[in-house]
Amino acid sequence: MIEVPATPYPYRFPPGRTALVVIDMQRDFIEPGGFGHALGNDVSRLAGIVPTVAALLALFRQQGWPVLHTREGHRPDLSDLPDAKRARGHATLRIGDIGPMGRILVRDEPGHAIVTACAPEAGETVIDKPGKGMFWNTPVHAELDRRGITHLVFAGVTTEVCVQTSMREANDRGFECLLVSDATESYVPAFKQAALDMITAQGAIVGWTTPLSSLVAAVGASEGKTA
Ligand code: TIU
Repeated sequence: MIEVPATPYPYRFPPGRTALVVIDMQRDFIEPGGFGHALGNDVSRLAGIVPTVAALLALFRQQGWPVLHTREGHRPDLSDLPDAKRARGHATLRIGDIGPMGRILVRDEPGHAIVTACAPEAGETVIDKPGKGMFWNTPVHAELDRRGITHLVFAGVTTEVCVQTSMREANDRGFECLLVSDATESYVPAFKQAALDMITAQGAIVGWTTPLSSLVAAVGASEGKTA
């Protein structure tokens, strides 16, 4: 077990059974002209965490630990898009419409891609999800069970929407979840802080949070012990 200082108390994880889950680091949320922008958000804040997410990915890759990426998006025929989701927000550009990065939130369009600095590498799992949470209508639970994963380290965007929903879904399914606090971001700073507070309240009711530096130090210390 590796122990990481965390909020609200230290998080312990078994290296062989722990996966990194990077949520929706897609151009559609991070760059102007995508879904996040169409919903009326200032998307510039989200680009700030790209180097931190890339460093977290590098840590897991160096250790040879499993990495999963999720992408929110819909089939080109929109058969997996509920009318309620398409209508929500009265946006000028809706899901499926053609924007500057191709059709908004549609699979395989330019905007649907994960930003280059966080792009999946060979052997990493990519989960396409039609909802905010990573378990709804996806094969992820079977994949995690098949690989014997019990602990999940989360990063990505946005903190209070897809990250929090996915973490809550994972928590209900029995996974021990840690969110890397500087590898996640929201369009609304107060919502990010509120999400971190709600996740860790009541003795880690949803899970733990810690900055990347604490995770890196804990992994480094554990290597020192085994050397
Ligand atoms: N709107 C918003 O904050 N987020 C989403 O719609 N999806 C994700 O968080 N990925």
